[in-house]
Amino acid sequence: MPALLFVGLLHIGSAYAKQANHVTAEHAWIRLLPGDLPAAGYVTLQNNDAKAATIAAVQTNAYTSAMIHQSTQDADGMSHMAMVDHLAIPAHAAVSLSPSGYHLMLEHASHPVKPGDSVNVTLRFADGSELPVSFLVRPANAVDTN
Ligand SMILES: [Cu+2]
Repeated sequence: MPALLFVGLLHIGSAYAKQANHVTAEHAWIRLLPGDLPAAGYVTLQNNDAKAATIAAVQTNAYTSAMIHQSTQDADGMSHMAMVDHLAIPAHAAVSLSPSGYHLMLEHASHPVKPGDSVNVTLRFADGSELPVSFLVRPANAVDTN
């Protein structure tokens, strides 16, 4: 059924994606670093659905690159960051993006960003739904209050 397939593809590319109703975001903030160093985004995501919600992409107009990273520590205390393609929030559970674990890595601000600003970031889920989240920009020495 080629016609149906075509409609399906159009839907995936639609700018009018449905809102992700089952996921809520709290304590969304960005730690700003000096110069063109990447900024880190932190947020607590709660999934109120009976099935897992998987973040498949992150998008913002404020930075030219937005990714999900995971920080891990070696046995010798060295910390590393790796890019994560998909981040699943289990059913009826919360996942925190926090300084010791997952975070959004935001690189190359497309306009000057300063503490006190809000940066809008859209989380896109694997089912095509989207969650727009407003992140409060805080200075480099901000304390994690999640
Ligand atoms: Cu990172």
